[in-house]
Amino acid sequence: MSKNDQIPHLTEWINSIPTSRREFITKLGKGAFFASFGIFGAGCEAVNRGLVDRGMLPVIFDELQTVGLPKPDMLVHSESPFNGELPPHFLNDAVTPTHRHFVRNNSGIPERAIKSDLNGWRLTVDGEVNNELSLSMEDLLRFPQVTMKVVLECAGNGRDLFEPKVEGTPWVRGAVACSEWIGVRLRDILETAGVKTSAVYTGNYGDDLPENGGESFSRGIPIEKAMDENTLIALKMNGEVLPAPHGFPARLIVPGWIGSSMQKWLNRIWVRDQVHDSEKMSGYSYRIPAYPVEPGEIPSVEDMRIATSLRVKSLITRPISNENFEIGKPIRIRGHAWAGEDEIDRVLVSTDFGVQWKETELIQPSNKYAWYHWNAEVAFANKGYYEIWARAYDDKGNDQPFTQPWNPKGYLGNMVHRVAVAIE
Ligand SMILES: Nc1nc2c(c(=O)[nH]1)N[C@H]1C(S)=C(S)[C@@H](COP(=O)(O)O)O[C@H]1N2
Ligand SMILES: [Mo]
Repeated sequence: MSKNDQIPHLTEWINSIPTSRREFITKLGKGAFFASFGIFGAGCEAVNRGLVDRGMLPVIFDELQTVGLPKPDMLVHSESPFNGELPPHFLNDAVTPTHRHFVRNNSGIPERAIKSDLNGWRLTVDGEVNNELSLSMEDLLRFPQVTMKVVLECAGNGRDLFEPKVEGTPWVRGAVACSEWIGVRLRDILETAGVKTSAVYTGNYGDDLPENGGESFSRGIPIEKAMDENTLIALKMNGEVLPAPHGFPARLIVPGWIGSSMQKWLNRIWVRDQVHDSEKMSGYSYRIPAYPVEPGEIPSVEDMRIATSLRVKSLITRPISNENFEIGKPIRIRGHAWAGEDEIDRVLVSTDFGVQWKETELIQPSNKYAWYHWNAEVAFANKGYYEIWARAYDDKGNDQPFTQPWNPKGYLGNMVHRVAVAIE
């Protein structure tokens, strides 16, 4: 189990890659594949270009490198569109450095973002407003700039742990991060536009290319959440202009809610008089059953509800899974916890497969919607295989399950995290 958290599921991962790429990987073997990442990492552009020219590397690699992908140590689920995460022990920092933040793309990274090109970019606000807006970056920078650390977690984080397996990017535990965002309040923008009383929801759009003949990625949020003082149009991530993979030049930050509500490459906010009904708001997309279903059971579409807030969850970032320790030696356990719009009440750890639980030291987040930190010290009196389990509780009485309640698309996975330790 805990091994799942560290080892790429190579078969599934290779299967998720388009055929041409797959052949390339199989031909060269996975060693060569990872080595090729090394070449990019080292920045040997000449070598890399040479390989591309001779048809030995696909062109997509070239483009990814331009925007700093894949990031070092990334578990890459797919390159086109690009999806990758970092294993938990790389997420130990209080504020996740940008080079450790997962990347989740439904389609290609827009040209404008790749070129950092602001020319002609506008953020349009239309629909149920008194004054339509067409804002430039300069316009946005005239509004008060707010700084906030926010947990960003993909609704599909933990999908790989669902039984029976579900389709979709097989995120393990690393599609979560907590970065510092700087931007303007969406509320300030909406108040400038003058929201009509008929407004119900936003429909958010970006520069995304359409997915295989379908619509471009678009989701929305209720007008109450849009008017919340913590909902931002972020222009900076960890002190820098938004990097291309994370939404240059602007993205939404919707604290406490699933990552898909945080539209990247934002260019339009359509204020609507009904719940946004784009493809990604409908059917089984980002929706969960209204009641618990039997694993494998697909409820009818009418019984599906839009996923909003994240669930209570914790992550163990130390020790590293499968680390060796001496008998009796104190082991420092560390990690984070978050609960969407709710507060974390406590985090407990177990070293005996869930029989006994021990309180950890809980450290408050630096602002609401950042993650909490926790730590504890344990020691093992005998040699053998053990596991460290962590379980977070929120202030509403919710906690983390030991087995994952199932839903058709593998959303909101929050089962207890387990890390293996070997005592010698
Ligand atoms: N325009 C656009 N915004 C998007 C997406 C996308 O594919 N296109 N993916 C969403 C999803 S599903 C997630 S989890 C987050 C991921 O943000 P990150 O790549 O910065 O980690 O962005 C969201 N915003
Ligand atoms: Mo996501």
